[in-house]
Amino acid sequence: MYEFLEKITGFISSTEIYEEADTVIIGIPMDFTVSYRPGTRMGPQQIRTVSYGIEEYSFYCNKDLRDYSFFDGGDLALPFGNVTRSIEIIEKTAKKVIQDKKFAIYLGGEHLVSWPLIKAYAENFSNLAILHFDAHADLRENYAGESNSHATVIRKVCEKIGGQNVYQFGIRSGDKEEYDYAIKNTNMYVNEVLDPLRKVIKLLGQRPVYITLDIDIVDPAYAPGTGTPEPGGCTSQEILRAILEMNTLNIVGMDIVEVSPPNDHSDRTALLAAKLVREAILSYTKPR
Ligand SMILES: [Mn+2]
Repeated sequence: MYEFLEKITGFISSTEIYEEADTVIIGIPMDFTVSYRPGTRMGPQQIRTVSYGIEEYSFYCNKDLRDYSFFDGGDLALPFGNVTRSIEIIEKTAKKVIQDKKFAIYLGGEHLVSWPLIKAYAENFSNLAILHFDAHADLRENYAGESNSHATVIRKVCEKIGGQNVYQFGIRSGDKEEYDYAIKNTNMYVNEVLDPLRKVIKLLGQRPVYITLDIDIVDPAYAPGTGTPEPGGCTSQEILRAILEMNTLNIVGMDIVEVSPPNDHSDRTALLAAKLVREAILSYTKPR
């Protein structure tokens, strides 16, 4: 069924039984194409580990994880260094999740993991919209000659589903070609998150939505543990609010990527990601 590595520990309050869960957490420990600092392969496990430092109960939405049934499968067993094969395994996994009608939160890993995920969702949900939260546009055609890179992921998505279906928030870095491409093809909101998001939420109605959230959208003061930090980002409070306010959307899947424990301080980036996971489960799924 799934090819998982053994997990050291599951996310706080997760169940061991796949069949009884409507929601799954899947770690994707891939960091083979990063351009600056590696380490995101350790992200998913660290997010699980620090999740025991936050409460199951949420003050934001007055809900408790213990009333929800979600399965944490651990990390996918990927052939380290083999990008093509890893992409195939990730896509196959997403297809299985969709076929089993489960809501998934995928934990990266580098941002390239979102490409096979979004490909699978786009092929199964018509009229899919992508909400992309990131410091970087990720719209390069290639990076160092490679089209499979964490800097090309959203370009590949645009070519697959059309840039008009892609909404980019918090973007503040990239090259001029990416900027020009975004102006022409996508819906890009430079360095802004909540204000444009509120408008887009109204616009989307009940269209199926996939969220891809690169933790580096948040300022390095709050989230230093990432491979390509970019000063001038939003606060942790703002990104939490964004997750909460998307609860009216028809979200079919999501990922949180680019958490890099070797670059983190006091686990604050992993802790923020753990809180985002908790709020996403409480906001987008139903209690048992
Ligand atoms: Mn980024």
